[in-house]
Amino acid sequence: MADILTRRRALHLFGGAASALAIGPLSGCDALSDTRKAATLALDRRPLTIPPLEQGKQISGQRVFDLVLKRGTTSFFEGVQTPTIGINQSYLGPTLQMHRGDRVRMLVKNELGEHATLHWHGFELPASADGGPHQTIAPGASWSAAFEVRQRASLYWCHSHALRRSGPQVYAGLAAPIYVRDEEEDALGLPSEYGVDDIPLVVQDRTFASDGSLVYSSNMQNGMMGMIGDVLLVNGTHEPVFEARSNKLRLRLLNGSNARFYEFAFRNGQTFDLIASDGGLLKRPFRASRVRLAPGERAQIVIDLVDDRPIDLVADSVSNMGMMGGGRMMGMGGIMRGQRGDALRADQFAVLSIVPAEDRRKGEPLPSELTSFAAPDPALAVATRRFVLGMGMGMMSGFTINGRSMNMARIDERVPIGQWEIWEVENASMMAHPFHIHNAQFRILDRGGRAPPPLETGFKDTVVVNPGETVRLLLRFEQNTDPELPYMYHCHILEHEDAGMMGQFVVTT
Ligand SMILES: [Cu+2]
Repeated sequence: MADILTRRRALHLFGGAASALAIGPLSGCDALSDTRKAATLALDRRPLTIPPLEQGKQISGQRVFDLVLKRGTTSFFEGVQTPTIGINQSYLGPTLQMHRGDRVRMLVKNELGEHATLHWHGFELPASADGGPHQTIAPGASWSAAFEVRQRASLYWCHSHALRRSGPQVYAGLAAPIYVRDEEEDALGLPSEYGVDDIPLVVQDRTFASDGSLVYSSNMQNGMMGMIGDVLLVNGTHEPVFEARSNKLRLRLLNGSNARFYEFAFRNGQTFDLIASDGGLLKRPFRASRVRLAPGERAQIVIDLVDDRPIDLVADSVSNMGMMGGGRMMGMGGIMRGQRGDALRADQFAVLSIVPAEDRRKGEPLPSELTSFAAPDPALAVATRRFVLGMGMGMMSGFTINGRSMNMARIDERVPIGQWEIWEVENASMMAHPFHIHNAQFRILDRGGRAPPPLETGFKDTVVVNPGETVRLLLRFEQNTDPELPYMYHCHILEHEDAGMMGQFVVTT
């Protein structure tokens, strides 16, 4: 196998940007100049890539997106070219923006030279438009998917969902953020200027070989734990810096990693407001200092810049061998030295340095209420289904839901349209799994019998189920019946999904 670079060696060899910015204690009249010095140092680093905003073209009452899945090379480090894949560009894709109520049409051309799909994660749509394993696009072929945007304003995303190939394809870059906006949210005056005070952050860990290529290895460890990298990329930029022209920033975090779980926080301990989960706004802002996301999950936070000092968003790697204990995966990355000698911990990544511009707009205070929705009522449910996540010892046969591995020819569940149901997801394995359901935004009734934390009080499409735990979800499918063509439910650790921890359901009349 290729020589694998550690994060520290990658920095050294590729002459990449300096490591996390160190801000020492400020004192007396040196304070301002030190602050400015620190800001100047930070600005030497690579600027955050903001994915281009793509709003499609209006054609015959539809918002039409032209998307090409293609190969290319990307320079993640100075002077090094890495073979990658992307959507309309070499790595990842543009941010696709649409509005609730839009009729959209996705025209997807596959120029990858291998079979691929493009799944619209978080969307309620016809099964034929879902972009799952049944909507394979052959090499050189095109696929068209039309649907109405039904769910709330939020950050969604699209990514490969090819059977047994979603892991390597997403790892190479086949994913992109999607913004859905709506009038309710527009009226709130939240930071909404794309790339200025409303920023998507697609967080992904990767491993690079010494020739600069991405290493995707299906060895035993990666098969079990999922593909874990030791270099963190944000929108495809390593340890980026962002110059803030507003005192109030809305960061839309997407854990787009194959397998790694993160806990995000600001290095100075600063608190922020949690305003949205996977499927849209929470009822009100929740003050928090940390936010955890498993692969597939999203969160939106609003942070205030209180002075001229740069602030650093960092991510602790969280062990998925039981998130409840809060145990951290140690030794998964190198130690990076800051410029004044202080270090991020071995299990901590620099995500983003935010450097306040000298001239900044003030930003409006957040409303005390963001939206309203009823509490999830388990009494609505007329049926309960149970899903048990299992990991046996045989790697390729051991990843199961209800004891069965994914089979394209088998429909596992038939769900009547419009019927409220409780889905009980139990984790009978030793690892936490993010459980994702297609064609739904569900509510979490309880987690291990306890009320869910703030980030889980709103609409979700992906939920972590810890070892030994049962999470109860309330959901119904409101439209889009198809007696034959199924949707998926699966673990969003992509290597687990590819190895069979996935099932199929149809929505019936
Ligand atoms: Cu899993």
